[in-house]
Amino acid sequence: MFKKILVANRGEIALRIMRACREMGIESVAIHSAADANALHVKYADESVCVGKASSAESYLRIPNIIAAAEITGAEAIHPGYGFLAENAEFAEICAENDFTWIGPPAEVIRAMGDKATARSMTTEAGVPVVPGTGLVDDVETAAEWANGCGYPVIIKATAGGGGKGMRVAWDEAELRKNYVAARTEAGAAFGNDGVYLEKYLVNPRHVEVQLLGDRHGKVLHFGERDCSVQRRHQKLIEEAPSPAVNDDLRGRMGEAAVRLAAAVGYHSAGTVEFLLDEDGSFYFMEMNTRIQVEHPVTEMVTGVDLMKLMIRVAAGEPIGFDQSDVVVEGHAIECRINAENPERDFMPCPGRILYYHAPGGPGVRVDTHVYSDYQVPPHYDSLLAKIIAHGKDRAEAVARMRRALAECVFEGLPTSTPFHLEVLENPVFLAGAATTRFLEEESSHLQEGLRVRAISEEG
Ligand code: MV4
Repeated sequence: MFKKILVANRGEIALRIMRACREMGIESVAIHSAADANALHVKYADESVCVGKASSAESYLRIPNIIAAAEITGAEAIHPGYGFLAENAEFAEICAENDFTWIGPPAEVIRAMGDKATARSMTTEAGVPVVPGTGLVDDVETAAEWANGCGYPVIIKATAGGGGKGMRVAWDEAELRKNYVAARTEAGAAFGNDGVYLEKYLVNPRHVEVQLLGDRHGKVLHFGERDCSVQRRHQKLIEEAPSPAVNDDLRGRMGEAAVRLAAAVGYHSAGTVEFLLDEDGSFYFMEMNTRIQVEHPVTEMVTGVDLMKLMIRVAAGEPIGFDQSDVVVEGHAIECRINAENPERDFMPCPGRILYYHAPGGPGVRVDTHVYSDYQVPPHYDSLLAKIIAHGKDRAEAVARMRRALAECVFEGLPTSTPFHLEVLENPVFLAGAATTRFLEEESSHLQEGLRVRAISEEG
């Protein structure tokens, strides 16, 4: 096992990784920017190195500085967390070239899955269902021909995109011709790669993703699914496990499909296969995320497995010491992402000082956060302040515990998304377990009205 790991990240995920290290008797090295000198991950770590200025580009994304920090401190392995360099295949390669173990999947798999057209064809090859669609489409006539044959609506996706970036829907041929050109231009400007492909557009799907873990000996297991349908502009706000739309049979089939894909590409480490779950119960591959994700705790709560420790163990070459039949999903867990943003002002980011912080607690409540009283939220990074995770014997208990936990939370001095979550937790569609990816736009007026009433009653 490693003696020392460098954590190439900040915020709650850096702390999460260091907590796993601490439990395993591994020393941790924090890197930080000039703006994060007083950050909790720096205080928690055994050692820390400042790697540059406040902006991400000059610190958390500066590969030479991070490698130098690992060298100076004698770390043996590098954990990238999520975001920043987590899905940067080049960084994974540079780590290995400098004799640091990359705590993540093989660089070739990161690269392959990062190119969405390649990911689609590899998934098809593995016998996993993908939405009817094309490979790269180089001209508008080919695009129109395929779309006219398949029928509308269709979606145009940038191969270098992902997570919703560079996507355009077309409802007829005229719109397709217009959006095809726009999508290519946009993708070229945004990613330096104007490759696009087409898919049949599913109008009202759920976002259901399967958690995977593979070791370096060819074993891959799945840990059930998470439902992440409550999203805004492709930012997840609430995630839960299991999905209210997935029964044991479907879980087995989706899990098996995800494992088949992972095995076909030689995957190891933690990873996630995202599926679109259609209203008729069919599921289709959407993307593979080659990292540990923000929402991994809900899976940990319902399976009782520590994914972060396992991710570190398999990176060190340890085999997974149990089988698929040992993975059992019990109860229900929900995660609410608390962001420093104003849900009444179109979720505008609002960094500033947290004058006073009080954490919720009690049965079935977990809080993953890096904030503390008098912490200044820097404006340079994402606005995630905390993840509140509620676990219960069933969905109703998890919901009740989440409401209680959210009501216990205090983030004095900043607007946060907490009141928005309380609204969702009273919404009949959400409570029925019927939220799809269109939930937020469809329920927006109800949710906004609820927020206004809530604000008024808090003033009075
Ligand atoms: C789709 C789709 C419908 N049909 N693909 C959004 C993120 C990116 N990973 C792919 N996305 C979608 N792809 C087909 N063929 C709908 C979405 C989508 C979506 C997916 C998951 C969660 C929220 C979403 C919001 C809008 C669109």
